[in-house]
Amino acid sequence: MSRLVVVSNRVGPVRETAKAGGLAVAIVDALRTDGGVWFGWSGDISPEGTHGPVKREEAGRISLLTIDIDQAAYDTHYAGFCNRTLWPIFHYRLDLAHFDRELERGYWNVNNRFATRLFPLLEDDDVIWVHDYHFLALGSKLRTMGANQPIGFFLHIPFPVPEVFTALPNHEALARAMLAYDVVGFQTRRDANAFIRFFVEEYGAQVTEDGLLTVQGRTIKVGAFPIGIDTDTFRQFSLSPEANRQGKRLKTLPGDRCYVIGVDRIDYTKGLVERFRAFSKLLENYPENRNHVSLIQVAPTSRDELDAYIEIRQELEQITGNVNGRFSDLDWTPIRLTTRPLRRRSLAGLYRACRVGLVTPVRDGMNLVAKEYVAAQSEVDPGVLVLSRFAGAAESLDAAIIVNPYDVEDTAEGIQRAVIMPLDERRDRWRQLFSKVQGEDIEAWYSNFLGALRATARKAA
Ligand code: GDG
Repeated sequence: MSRLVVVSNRVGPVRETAKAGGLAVAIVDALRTDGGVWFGWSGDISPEGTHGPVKREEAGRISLLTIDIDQAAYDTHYAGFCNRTLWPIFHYRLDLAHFDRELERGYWNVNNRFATRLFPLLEDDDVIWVHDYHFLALGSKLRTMGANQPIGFFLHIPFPVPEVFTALPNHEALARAMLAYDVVGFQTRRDANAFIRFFVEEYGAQVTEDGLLTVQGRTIKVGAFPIGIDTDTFRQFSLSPEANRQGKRLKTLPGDRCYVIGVDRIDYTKGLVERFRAFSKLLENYPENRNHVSLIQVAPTSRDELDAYIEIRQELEQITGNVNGRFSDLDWTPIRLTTRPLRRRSLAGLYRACRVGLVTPVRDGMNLVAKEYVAAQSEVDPGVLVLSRFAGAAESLDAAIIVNPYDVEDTAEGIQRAVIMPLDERRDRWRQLFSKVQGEDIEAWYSNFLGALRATARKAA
């Protein structure tokens, strides 16, 4: 079997997966089976930057190879074009996007530098899998240097419809660079279609039913490869002593309590402000929930340096203060907001102890929290998932209560339906959801993607 080389912006952690987020867990899983190389940024900023040495670390059969970047590369690539330009545009927030030629140059430069450092490390029969919006153009630089191994790309965030994508200055160059990959994978059918539609409308591309896109002398495979979780392991986490302890912390509070849980990085795509307003509306419109239903929001901060994120945090604290000031009682607090991150076992225990999982992003590639919540439920007395129609997860998890996160009344009504839902209906919906979460798990994701990528190698041979 050919060696797998994974490229992503952040590399690891491999050992402390108890703390890792979805992407790292997924990559470790894909690499652990047959071993391979994981190449990317070390997380360090140094004056030598990408010209410094390649750092090596072995973790079982996985070799972690990383390089530093310098401050200017960090500012223009990661904190610049990636998070201030591509992230908002790909999440349909043109109003927040920042356009600056210098950031764009930094982006191309970092993509070229990473490709240049990776190229000499490659072997002839490697299979290369590049991840996410940080490296849209990395494959094309590898090709110009002479790499002819199969190279696949997976986008973890949404791909916007052409009407939005074309607002990005010089979008043509980025889109054309993506044609260097043999397989381009998206989270949902909707994203894959948006990408295909761009090439059909702007370049007259031809496309077959099984997703072969022919344009500008290249034929590539475009498809949906919905990411999932390691369902069995996460379910086991939810039954662990640590999970139990976490669940009991809720149960020791007085009265007949019902908990609604949200877990998200603080980010404007996650619809947190809208969610808090919806919860306030729930207490206003359905007063029977006062002294009864509480929202627990776990919201570890991220990308603190960006103004947009600081503002959200302040706004959330303000709404929490208002709602708690208006409704709370001596022994009941409507909203609890914690920005302290939890270990995965504790998180699983919290999910299991909460009657409602509230996942209401205004736009999200997939959203693994929705799948984790389902995986952690008891089959005898399962909770209810309330899910935004704009999460990629809604494409398959249609047995959830689907809401429009922009419509505060609709979301409040969705939570109310979940709170009062009879046991039979809860079980019925949960069974449907769980079977989807199990079917589209992490292993299905990487084996389908790598299967498609390896198939292109066989065709070329
Ligand atoms: C991107 C796309 C796509 C959160 N708080 C804690 C914690 N988490 C974990 C969750 C989950 C992960 O972080 C978040 O994953 P999401 O999928 O919700 O979102 P993004 O970080 O935005 O990820 C997204 C994903 O890539 C994968 O392709 O689904 O659409 O935006 O696993 O549990 N984990 C721990 N403590 C916390 O406090 N341990």
